[in-house]
Amino acid sequence: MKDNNCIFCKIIAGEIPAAKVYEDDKMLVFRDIEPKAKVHLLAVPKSHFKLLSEADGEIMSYMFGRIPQIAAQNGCDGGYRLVINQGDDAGQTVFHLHIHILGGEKLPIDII
Ligand code: DGP
Repeated sequence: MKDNNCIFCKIIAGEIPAAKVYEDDKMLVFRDIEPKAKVHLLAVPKSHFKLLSEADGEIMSYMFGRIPQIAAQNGCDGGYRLVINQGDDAGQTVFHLHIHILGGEKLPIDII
């Protein structure tokens, strides 16, 4: 379901542009607008979940199942880090669940 006030829902709907690297019927992966590493992608479910704690295991399993291939195809062949910020204490700023995919270089421990 779409949340009309959500920036990632607008990206999914094509209402605002993003550099998309992968899309299927359940998920979209696009480049982070403020990259914290040489490769910084965001994987989002097409359904709107504000938080990880609202998402079901099926969609998480689906996304994690596809991320290794997407990362490898986008310059993360040397390795990568996955980050989910859940809620205010973690610094979540966009309240549409997203998985950060960071790589393309040796990552410092405190990158995000
Ligand atoms: P978080 O702090 O985990 O909620 O990360 C949100 C990320 O979303 C942050 O790294 C910047 C990125 N971001 C915010 N707005 C946009 C946008 O309009 N387009 C793209 N591509 N990324 C965005």
